[in-house]
Amino acid sequence: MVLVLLLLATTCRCAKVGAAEKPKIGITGFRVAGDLDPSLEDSLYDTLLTKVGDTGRAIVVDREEIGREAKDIKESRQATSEEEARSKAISRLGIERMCAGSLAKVGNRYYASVKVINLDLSVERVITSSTESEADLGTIISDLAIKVVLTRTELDYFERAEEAWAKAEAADTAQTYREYLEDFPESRRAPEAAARLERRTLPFKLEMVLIKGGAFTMGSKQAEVGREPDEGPASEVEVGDFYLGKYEVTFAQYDAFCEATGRKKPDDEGWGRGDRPAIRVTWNAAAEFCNWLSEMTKLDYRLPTEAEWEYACRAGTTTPFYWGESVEDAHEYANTVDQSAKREHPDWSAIPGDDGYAETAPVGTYKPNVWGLYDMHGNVWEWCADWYEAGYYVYGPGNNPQGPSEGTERVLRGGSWFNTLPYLRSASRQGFNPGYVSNGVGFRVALSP
Ligand SMILES: [Ca+2]
Ligand SMILES: [Ca+2]
Repeated sequence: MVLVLLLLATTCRCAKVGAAEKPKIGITGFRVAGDLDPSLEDSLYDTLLTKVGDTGRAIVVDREEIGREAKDIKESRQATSEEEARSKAISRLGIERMCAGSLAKVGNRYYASVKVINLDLSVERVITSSTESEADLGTIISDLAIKVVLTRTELDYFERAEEAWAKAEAADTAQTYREYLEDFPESRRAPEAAARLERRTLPFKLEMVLIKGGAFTMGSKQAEVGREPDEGPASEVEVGDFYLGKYEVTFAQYDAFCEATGRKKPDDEGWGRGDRPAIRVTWNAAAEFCNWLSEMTKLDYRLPTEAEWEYACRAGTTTPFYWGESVEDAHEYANTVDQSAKREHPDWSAIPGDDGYAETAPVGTYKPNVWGLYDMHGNVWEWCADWYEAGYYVYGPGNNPQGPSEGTERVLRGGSWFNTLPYLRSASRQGFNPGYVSNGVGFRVALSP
């Protein structure tokens, strides 16, 4: 019998070592002030007990246990006053901190607070939260319970994390959730941040180049070879900062959009999908692709304006092409009608060089402009946001022009694999019906900063 008791005692001591790592917190009550329903005292007290216990970070000692211990002490005459008995009980029970809640109503708002008291009766912290809805009191007390059990350092981390979470949630973008996870990987919101980051992340890589705004001359000089009347008068135009796709939108990207939205995928003419530019995309579909990106990411994706497109294509140049005006060099910079195309279409007028592709080429095959943009000349025509108007430059487009306010055709820029060089020039413009479908027409996206 003695042996059994001894064994039990040993077992208990072992169990206590593990448990001792968690602080013991005594919870003494929950007071409600003023004319609030007094029965709230017991229910809020029970809630606080449960919520502190639920954190799994403390051992909760309730007021009954403290009362029983104090009564024992008093009855065995180890204390002369209630106060002394209680103080000894707290010490004997191994309690490290005491806490008590209170609730008041001011106007329409409930103010709940929990005071945490050290054994020397100094106030360790007072945590307060408020709500207008009585139904939210449970949630509020749950939050207060967490703050009761945290150490000072943990509480500081918790509060900074909560503040950062409020900001991340308000912005609701992949970027803000990514930053939140970097700063607060251990926080209670981290799993939710990770889930939201995934939801806001596109199912493909979309490389965007920051284009710093500035002024440029939009349109072409009178003497430029291949110039059309709609390219003049050349006008001083300013654009702000924006991002532009490094490449034309590829089939891989466009197909993902089609799959996500239940849209029919455009025909690739048997040339291949993947990193080839999406073709046979109408202006309307291109605009819907941008809206889909915006919904997914909560960022402002859109088609570039005609002015932004030409500014980005020129990249500071005033020559017909961003590589200058050499016809001999064209095949290194652009997919146009070259000797490859001529072999398939012997009657086409082609440049002397061979760019390697009779039809579309994978995006990024040719040399970029100095701002790092690929295929602005050739490969596929690119839809711009604006309505097309041949005489638009006569008005003097000015600052960040958005194009005519109405029209029947949308702007296409940059020429394609089936066009001769003059159509590929930085200033060359075309207008087509927004429902136009062609195996030489695609697009790239812009993003407002
Ligand atoms: Ca070609
Ligand atoms: Ca292009």
